[in-house]
Amino acid sequence: MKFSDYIVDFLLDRGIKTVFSYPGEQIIDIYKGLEDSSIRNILVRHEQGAVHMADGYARITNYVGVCLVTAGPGATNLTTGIFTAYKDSSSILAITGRCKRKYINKNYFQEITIDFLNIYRGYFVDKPDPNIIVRAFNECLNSKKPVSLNIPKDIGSMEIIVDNNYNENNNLKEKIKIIEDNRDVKKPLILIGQGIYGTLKYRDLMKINKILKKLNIPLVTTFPARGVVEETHNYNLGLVGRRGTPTANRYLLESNKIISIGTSLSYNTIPEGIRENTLKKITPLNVRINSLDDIKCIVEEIEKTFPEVESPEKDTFILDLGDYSSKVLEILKNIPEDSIVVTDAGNHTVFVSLLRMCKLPRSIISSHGMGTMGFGLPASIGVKLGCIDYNIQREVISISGDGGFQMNLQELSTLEENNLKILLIVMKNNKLNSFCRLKNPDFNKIADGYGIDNIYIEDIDDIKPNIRYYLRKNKPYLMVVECEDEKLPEPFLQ
Ligand SMILES: Cc1ncc(C[n+]2csc(CCOP(=O)(O)OP(=O)(O)O)c2C)c(N)n1
Ligand SMILES: [Mg+2]
Repeated sequence: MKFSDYIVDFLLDRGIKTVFSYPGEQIIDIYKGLEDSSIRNILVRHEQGAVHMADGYARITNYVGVCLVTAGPGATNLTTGIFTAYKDSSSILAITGRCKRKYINKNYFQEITIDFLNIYRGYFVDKPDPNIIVRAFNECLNSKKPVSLNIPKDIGSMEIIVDNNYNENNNLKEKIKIIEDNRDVKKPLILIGQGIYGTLKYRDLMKINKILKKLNIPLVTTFPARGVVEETHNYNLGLVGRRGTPTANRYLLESNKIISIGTSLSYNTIPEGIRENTLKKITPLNVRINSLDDIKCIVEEIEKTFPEVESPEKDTFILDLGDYSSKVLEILKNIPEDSIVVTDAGNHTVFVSLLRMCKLPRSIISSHGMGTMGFGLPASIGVKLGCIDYNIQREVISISGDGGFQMNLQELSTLEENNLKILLIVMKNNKLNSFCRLKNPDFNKIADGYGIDNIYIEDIDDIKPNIRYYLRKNKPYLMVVECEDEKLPEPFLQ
């Protein structure tokens, strides 16, 4: 069997249903193999689109997103997306082509080293060895990080070799560290990050809330873990950190013992001003979660060693709404409660975060760690395809600024070609955040050009009927929402 065929068969075997790709000479064998397989091969319009789509796909399915591109410019176009996925711990398997081995380092056409993609891990596939593929895939899935596979053209057409020396370690279960006795702790707090999702299947993500709700101890979450337990639950104080809720942050400051599960303790979560003192109070549980039983085990352990606490009083928080944020709120009020909102980077990201109540995991998908403009549109396409493949019945709503929307605009073509039902909303304030003014094109004409149904909205009252219209149809819809520039509120913690 040809090695390129083996790779396609392997992906199929591991349950990969969709790959995001762009062809080129150095990757054409695998590309053709994909086209001939039952995997859905999404032809993007720019490789950055492919990697953000794979990222969105990985985040919603909690599995692996695969992208496949050619050598040289194909690979360099992945860079921002790979770093975006790395910063937010998203499993992307990035397969890139390379010229034949005899031309490597010889200034051949499109020949460059691909090391820049190996931010977490990368493999140069120098022999047709299936073990490399297996190892890369498993590392990608288990580490929740992007892994790069760079494959020279001549390797793809070779017959596979079987190297029996390699043993995959399937024993993923790690012992959950026993927490010391904390029964005297007066103000315990549980801090939950998206690491709690581990390698669970999407349907199991939906069951974590029931397990965590057994704990009568206040909990707070990082941004990507929002909705792991519904934010209306008494003990869930919501997002903590820079943009966190007043109650979550009050508890973070006042608690004398914090157990963190699956967080990277970034500066967004534990900001500079409180970092030193807060980190001292945190006991991180560094466990790899592979099943709901692992979470049950942690919860039982916490229950045993901590006192129960009365359900906390939550402070109400009222945002002073201007034109921009009122329109964001009107959108959020009118989309179905379980929608997946995918944002770009800018003021709208903060307004969405402040104004949305998250009742389910992955209620907001954003580029948290990297703040990548241009993420939103392609990521929402990946999220939608993930929903289709995994039978996730939730609407996908992409909210972008007028700046970020233009950064991967070409993917409107991918969206239209695949007739994906996504509601695209562009908040048109003719500004890039508070940095500068922005002269915009006619977004509606652009949508017309791509064959996407669209509307221009000035009046807030037109938001609701247009969302209704979209919900009744089975196709993409673009709403360009004119809004006035509005300053962001100051972060709660710096
Ligand atoms: C790729 C990239 N370039 C630059 C930035 C810096 N940046 C952060 S937000 C922003 C402006 C975003 O403007 P827009 O997309 O219109 O969103 P708005 O703030 O108006 O909601 C810029 C330039 C970034 N985050 N990502
Ligand atoms: Mg703007």
